[in-house]
Amino acid sequence: MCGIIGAVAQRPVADILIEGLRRLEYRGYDSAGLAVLDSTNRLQRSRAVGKVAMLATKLLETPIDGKTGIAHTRWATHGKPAEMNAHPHVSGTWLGVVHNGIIENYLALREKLGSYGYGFDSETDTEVIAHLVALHLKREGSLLKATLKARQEFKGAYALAILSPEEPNTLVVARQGSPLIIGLGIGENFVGSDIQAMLPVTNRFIYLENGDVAYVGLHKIEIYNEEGELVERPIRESRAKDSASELGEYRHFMLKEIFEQPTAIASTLENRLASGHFLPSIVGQNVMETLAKVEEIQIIACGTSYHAGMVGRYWIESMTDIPCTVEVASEYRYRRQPLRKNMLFVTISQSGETADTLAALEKIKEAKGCLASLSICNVAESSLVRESDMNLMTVAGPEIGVASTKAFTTQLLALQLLLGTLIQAKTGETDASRKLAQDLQLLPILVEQVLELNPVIEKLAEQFIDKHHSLFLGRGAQYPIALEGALKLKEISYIHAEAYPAGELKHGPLALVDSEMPVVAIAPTGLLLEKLKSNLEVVHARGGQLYVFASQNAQMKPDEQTHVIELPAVPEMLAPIVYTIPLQLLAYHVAVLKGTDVDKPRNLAKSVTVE
Ligand code: HGA
Repeated sequence: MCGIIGAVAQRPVADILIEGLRRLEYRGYDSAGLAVLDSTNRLQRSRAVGKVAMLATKLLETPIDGKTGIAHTRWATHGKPAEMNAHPHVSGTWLGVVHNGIIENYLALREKLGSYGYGFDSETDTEVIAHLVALHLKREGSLLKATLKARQEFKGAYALAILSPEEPNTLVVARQGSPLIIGLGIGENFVGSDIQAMLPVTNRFIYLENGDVAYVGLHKIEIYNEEGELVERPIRESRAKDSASELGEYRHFMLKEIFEQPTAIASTLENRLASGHFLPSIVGQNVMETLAKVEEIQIIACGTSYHAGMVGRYWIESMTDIPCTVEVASEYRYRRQPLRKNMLFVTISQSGETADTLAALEKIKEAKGCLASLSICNVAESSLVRESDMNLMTVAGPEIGVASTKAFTTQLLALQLLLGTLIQAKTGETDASRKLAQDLQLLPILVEQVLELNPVIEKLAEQFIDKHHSLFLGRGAQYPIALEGALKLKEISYIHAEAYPAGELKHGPLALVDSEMPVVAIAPTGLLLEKLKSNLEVVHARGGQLYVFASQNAQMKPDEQTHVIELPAVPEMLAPIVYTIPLQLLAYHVAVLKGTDVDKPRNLAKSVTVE
């Protein structure tokens, strides 16, 4: 997803920048680069294809350093991973820029700048920013003013950090859609895509807002909002710990990762939406042309990812006329299927190394049985990503707990991004796609609110520890969420948990219901709420103990058999993501109370690379 780090200091900054890049590497690692103003105030740049370590090695061989610098780790969207496309991009000796995001109107800008005599050395959208700001710098005489002018011409999503020999000891940064944070030092300041990158040098931060442009000097910071007015943004002191692979204040990685979901979701949303529409190019080249031809979708996955795929099917078929089927990879790979026309083959895997999923992809490619393949994956350099025609990356960060949590909710989000892009490719923007794009922006906050239920759920978990069996119920898109809730409980607490679509109860599982069998139900508002309530009445009448996660608007009445845990009202399309959170917490607390090895449950492994 690209990571940015920058520094203005009174000491050499190359090492600070390289360490920052290492910490940002989860965001992208097809190439990396750095630019500094050296002791003679000349712009020096070094770039390398591959991981940050390649850049670090190159700098050891040919050192450059200075007291003002910017650096970048790239995940290509425009132009192949190659040194010429690696950031920083420059406009002659005038300035250097690093960019996270997509400039949608870059072709028009390229043409315009070409007519002014600017040449292009890369295939990226980013290079137009360098030339456009340089053009304005020549006219305006100040980097800040030039950036304020130039940004009126960009369309799309961006976080930018710019430096120029014209203005030593200065960075100018801008944010629209992609994150950018200023780190405050004493007589030095920093900028970065996340705070982890800057934690070695500071713990005081200013979070820029969309539309902000900021001047960052040694002793001065000025922030201008979308309207160009000088504004104050609060300074926040962070108590965050230094590394993704450290537990910090958490007892288990699973709990840490559950609580990381607002951030993981916000990061996965980054650069994917702009003013109510879905940005397609993040998926790959020519994506709109391909998606416009799709007549069917086949989703293939395993375990938790399979549940995400099942929700995806409900969503896709509810908003498009495209038939969608979902199947577990271990079955699909050995089954004969008639080849279908114009089929999009979607694979979902956290690690991108899941053997069955890879084999299913290989099989369909060999048979030339699909229009295109698309992976939803959390690891950018994985086999699945390399083998697929298009990729929609989740930005959950490393997931260490074996029971998947943040990878699942970001997979669901990725499926919504795919759906929105598909609608745009098929019919152009619609009211429904615009609403979807707007609602998605609410997601990090909603998840944050639901996490506040943690103490309530911890208490509730006590009622499960002496149980041997449990039943999870949902309807519609909440049925796969019930499956996922049951999977979480069984994999880490070892309590047998089954999930059913609630309407299916009467066809068998009702026979199991008694006071010893907790029945967990998911009850957001929506078309099927009244149907679900009737299903729960049937359980109640047979002495079942009900644990209902319900919308505050669902009017569920608690009684001695019915425990109601209220969640905030959420748009229907977001409910599966939001209702996943309490089920994760329930499984976690039951497992902790039972004393199991939460992060490494027996018999299981994180990345299933064997058949
Ligand atoms: N469009 C730029 C930056 C890519 C990015 O932000 N990826 O997440 C490029 O392709 O270099």
